[in-house]
Amino acid sequence: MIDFSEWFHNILEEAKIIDPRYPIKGMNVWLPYGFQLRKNTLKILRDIMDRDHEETLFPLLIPEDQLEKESIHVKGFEDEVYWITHGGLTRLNKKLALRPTSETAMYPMFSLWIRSHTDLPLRIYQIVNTFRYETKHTRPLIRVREITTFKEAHTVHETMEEAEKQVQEAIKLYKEFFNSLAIPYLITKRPPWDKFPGSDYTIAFDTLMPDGKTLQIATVHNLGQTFSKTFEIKFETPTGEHEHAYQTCYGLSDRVIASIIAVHGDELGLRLPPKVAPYQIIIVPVIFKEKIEEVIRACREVKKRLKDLGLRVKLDDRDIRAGRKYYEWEMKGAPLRIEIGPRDLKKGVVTIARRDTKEKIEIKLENLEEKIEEILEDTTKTLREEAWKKMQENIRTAKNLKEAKKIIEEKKGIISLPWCGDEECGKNMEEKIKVDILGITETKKKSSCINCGKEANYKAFLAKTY
Ligand code: PR8
Repeated sequence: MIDFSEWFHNILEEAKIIDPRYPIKGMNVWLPYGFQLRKNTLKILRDIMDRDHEETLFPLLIPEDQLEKESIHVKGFEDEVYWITHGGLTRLNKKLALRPTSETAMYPMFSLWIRSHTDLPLRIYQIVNTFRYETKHTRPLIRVREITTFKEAHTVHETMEEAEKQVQEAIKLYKEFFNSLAIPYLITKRPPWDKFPGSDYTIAFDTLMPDGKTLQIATVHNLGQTFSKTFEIKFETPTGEHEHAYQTCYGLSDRVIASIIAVHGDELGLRLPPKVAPYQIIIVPVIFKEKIEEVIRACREVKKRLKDLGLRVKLDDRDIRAGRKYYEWEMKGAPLRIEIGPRDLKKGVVTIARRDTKEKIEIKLENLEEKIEEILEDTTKTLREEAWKKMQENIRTAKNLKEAKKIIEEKKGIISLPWCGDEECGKNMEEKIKVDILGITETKKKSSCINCGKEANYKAFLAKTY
């Protein structure tokens, strides 16, 4: 078995996703191939968000008093904030924070914008860099100090019911997003001690990494009225009263790219879902000494036909061995390779090599467009089914704590257990099995808590986490 951590670091460099040699810990350079992957991923996200959110852009810096106004929130972030203390040689009389997230940048503005119930609901988002001085071991894309791709959405509503509805809506949007990336997820409610600082509750999406540890890939927070009370976000109701608004926020990050890479990758390298692959199809001319021009001409023609379908196609006509090209594009995760040689031309066919299943398929040139679209569609489906299967196979139940501990030690993955929901009991259980409680889902099945024996109203999910 390959060591995942080593595989992940190697592939990021070999496939030219990022360059980790930038001389600040937790900050990396996006290379063109990685940037393109990121851009295609963000395109899907923007298309989803733009349906009923408006994109905005807030300043990076937050004045100290504003950041510190919401006490629970600032407590959660105080160890992680980068501060700007000087402008040139002059010491600033008010320190400025690099945003770790933008609640305290946005909400004072919301209080200026929102006057009446007719200003609600407000739904905005931005995709920006945020900064967190992470003290846990940093890893490219997974735990960074400059989160380069922080998508944060913030919404404001008239009632708690509407905020609840927005939480459900956000979950739906994120499901759609992860489905199109073929990334499986487990959705749970975080235990109270692990919720977003200042929120009423947090719903999280986790996925399973190849080494059996889970990665939190998105979170949705119901903020209730905590921030609206702190920042005076009030609106006039239809009957003329003034009430504090209800808020939600939800976000995801570079971790989404990390999971595309980690969840689908194999021993040959990346396997990118067609929707996000920088090149969806690589055309490789297979040339022996004969018929060079005829083959190249046919390759160009195929390229044009596929580009006309709106696909991202590259003709790799470098003067190197075809085998080297195969190896390189397999490592870089291009979903399909089309090989065209004199023999194919004679038969009026092309050979397609699928990256996901490693199959080779011969198709008639006249059916090119129809077949390629079918195969690309099937590639996403195959990646999705494979990934979901792998995750589901690694969610196990245990009859008692001893068994749970054994499973975690031997197989890692996710364990589900009946749990009472009590904080002290939960922390005690985490300590005993040496895992984190990811979260809970409600259960109607009568059973007793695996740790304390009291009535268990929840199914808890536990795992080693990133
Ligand atoms: C919020 N406020 O901030 P959240 N490196 C990479 N990804 C990270 C890191 C990191 N150091 N820290 C967090 N994430 C809310 C919601 C506005 C938007 C990712 O929530 O603190 C995680 O996937 O939970 C996390 O779920 C997401 O950012 C949102 O961060």
